[in-house]
Amino acid sequence: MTEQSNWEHYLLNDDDVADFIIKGYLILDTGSGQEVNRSILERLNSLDSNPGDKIIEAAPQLSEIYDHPRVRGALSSLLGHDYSMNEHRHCHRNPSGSRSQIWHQDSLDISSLHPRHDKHVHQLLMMYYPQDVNKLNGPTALIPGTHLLSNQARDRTASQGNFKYQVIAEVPAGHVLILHYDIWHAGTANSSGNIRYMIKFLFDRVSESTIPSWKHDPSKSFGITTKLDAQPTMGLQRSLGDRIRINRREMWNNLSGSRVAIEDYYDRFTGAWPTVPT
Ligand SMILES: O=C(O)CCC(=O)C(=O)O
Repeated sequence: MTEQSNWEHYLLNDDDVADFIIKGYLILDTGSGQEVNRSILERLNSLDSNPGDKIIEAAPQLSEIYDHPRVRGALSSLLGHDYSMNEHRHCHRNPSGSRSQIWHQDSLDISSLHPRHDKHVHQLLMMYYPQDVNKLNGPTALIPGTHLLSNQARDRTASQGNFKYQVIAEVPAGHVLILHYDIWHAGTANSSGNIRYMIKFLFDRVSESTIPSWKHDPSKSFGITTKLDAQPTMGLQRSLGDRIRINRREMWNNLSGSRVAIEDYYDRFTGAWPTVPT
């Protein structure tokens, strides 16, 4: 079997999916060769203007990224094996001297057309970086977990500067970020002297799950429920912790196509006394 047709080998496992639910993002090394990244970069540098949604026609080698079996494995795990690519995509050219963006969500909050989904994964953004990204050249910043409260406190979040638990995605060339569409994020300032490119793709769920679309082990259900409940809410809106936990479980159930997250009451406070965080 060629690597290209071997995407099922790269399906996520239960812990990967639980981690995605908790954080709202996944960083993936596509394993695309450096010659592919270099050649895409050269092509982007040669473009006179922004091709908008037509970026694939302008740089056809991008198919080696979005069709890569590792990417297909991750997207199939989170959106179902019949997911499709949305016609919207964008090449973000972040020139040196740029300033940071404000925190934002890309998903439009239009309930009839495009409601937000704090209990499911309907759409995924994928950000591909054809060059190394470091602190200086404008990495993308993320606030983990914010997709689970996607309709909360919008004005307040947008007007913030740094968050204690924000993640600055410094990644080598050829990596992608796979993001829940509702996660809060921002491009940051580029002071490197070089352009930083990021190509954004959007993928859609086509059908509801009837069974888990990843490498699922049913014997792990209790452990996964405990993990979804126990992971701290990373500093954001701690008073909404119960709501976050419920949304995590609901997301797991919706992705699984059944009510597998244990929903019976169990005493999660029994055991070791709480400790003071360091
Ligand atoms: O350039 C980036 O790193 C992020 C861009 C972005 O989030 C946007 O424009 O929506």
